Amino acid sequence: MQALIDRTPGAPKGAVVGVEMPRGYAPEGGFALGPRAGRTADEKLAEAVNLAQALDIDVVYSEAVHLSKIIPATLLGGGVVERVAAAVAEQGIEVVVVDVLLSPRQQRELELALKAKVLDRTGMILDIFAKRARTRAGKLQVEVAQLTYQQSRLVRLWSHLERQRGGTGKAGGPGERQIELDKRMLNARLAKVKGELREVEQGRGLQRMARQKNNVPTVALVGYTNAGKSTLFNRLVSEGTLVDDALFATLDPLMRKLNLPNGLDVVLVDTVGFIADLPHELVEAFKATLEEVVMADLLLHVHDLSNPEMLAQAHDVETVLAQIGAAEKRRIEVFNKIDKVTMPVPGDGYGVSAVTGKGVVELLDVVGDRLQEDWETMEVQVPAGEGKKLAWLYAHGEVVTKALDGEMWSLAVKLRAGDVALWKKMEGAQ
Ligand SMILES: Nc1nc2c(ncn2[C@@H]2O[C@H](COP(=O)(O)OP(=O)(O)OP(=O)(O)O)[C@@H](O)[C@H]2O)c(=O)[nH]1
Ligand SMILES: [Mg+2]
Repeated sequence: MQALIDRTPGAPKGAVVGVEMPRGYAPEGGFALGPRAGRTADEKLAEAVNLAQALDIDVVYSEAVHLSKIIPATLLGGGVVERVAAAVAEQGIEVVVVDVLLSPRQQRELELALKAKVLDRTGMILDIFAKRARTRAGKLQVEVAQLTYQQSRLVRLWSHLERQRGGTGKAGGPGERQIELDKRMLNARLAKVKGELREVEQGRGLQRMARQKNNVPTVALVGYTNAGKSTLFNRLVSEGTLVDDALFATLDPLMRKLNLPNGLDVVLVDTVGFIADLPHELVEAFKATLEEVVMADLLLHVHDLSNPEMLAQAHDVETVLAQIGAAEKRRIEVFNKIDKVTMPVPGDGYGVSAVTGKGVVELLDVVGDRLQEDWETMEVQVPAGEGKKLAWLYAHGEVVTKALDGEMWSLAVKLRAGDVALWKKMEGAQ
């Protein structure tokens, strides 16, 4: 099967090989978020092609293969290797993505047989994360993940060579000495990057504490990759952030302060897209971005209504939310891309189009309502001269009614329970 998909002129040509493992096969190493459940081979292939295109690879050949057994040296059988090698030679393909976890040896053997650079699924996702990382913390997290990945590959190559040598324990040849050197350099770099990351993360923690102290509620957009979170984020904030027709347009949590129609200030957070089969190396980086999710007051779970895999994706997202202890959080289900399809919006969800803006204003209203669900209405009197107090009430709550009686304001203000207590304490302290 051969497909011509969205050619980008000037980009390196690539092939994508989707791999269905033999039944009952448990992959070595494995992936953190479980198998891409509920997807057909073709759907998985389409996703892998999308990922490759996110790396600016001009995908000119794609094929999903079903393995009946595993060939240890190359994973793929001889027939498949021949076919892909022929495509590589005919079409000048430079990169072959094999959408599965390959051992270092398999990767090397395939590169020799195909005469092209071979990228496995982990390598591909790491490269995408590296390309998209924007903040310093995000870049450092990805570098840690990449170094960890390379380190594990070197260790495995090393033990493979030792096995070949028969384990005599003698000092090896120049190749082995090179590996030993590489290993040391990797370790040193890894230690350095981890140190820098710790510093940056401390700064981030402080920022988060400051936000909590100021009592600004946080609303986080979560959802599967490509659901349209960043596009919706931009719509909601109407302030430019990088938007790309690509997966993983975001690695770092992006935040903006936003004023809702009901006057409430919130911090809106865009997060990295969830993805099935997330490489182990990236789990820590991924979890760090999800700290914002764990701390959020409200989650907007963004679904791509136009994607046939929507339910399977939602399932993956739910799994991760449960893993990080955010399953019970207040939530609004947002169904995006209603401009693309005529399907009804499920249940009590909200249909929006981040592209046309349809439904977005209504969504902001709903966000405001949900955040105020458990607020209390407080009746207060404030002398007209006390501008600071009035400002505090406006900043922390929604002023529902207000009337001036001589020199005294009578107000009804909706406030968080904590803010009501704080107000009473401030008043009592005078
Ligand atoms: N037709 C249509 N396309 C949309 C809409 N919202 C987003 N898109 C497109 O969907 C693609 C992905 O959008 P993003 O906003 O980058 O998706 P994301 O959820 O942030 O993706 P990650 O950051 O990878 O998790 C882009 O090509 C958008 O233009 C929409 O409402 N309608
Ligand atoms: Mg995004």
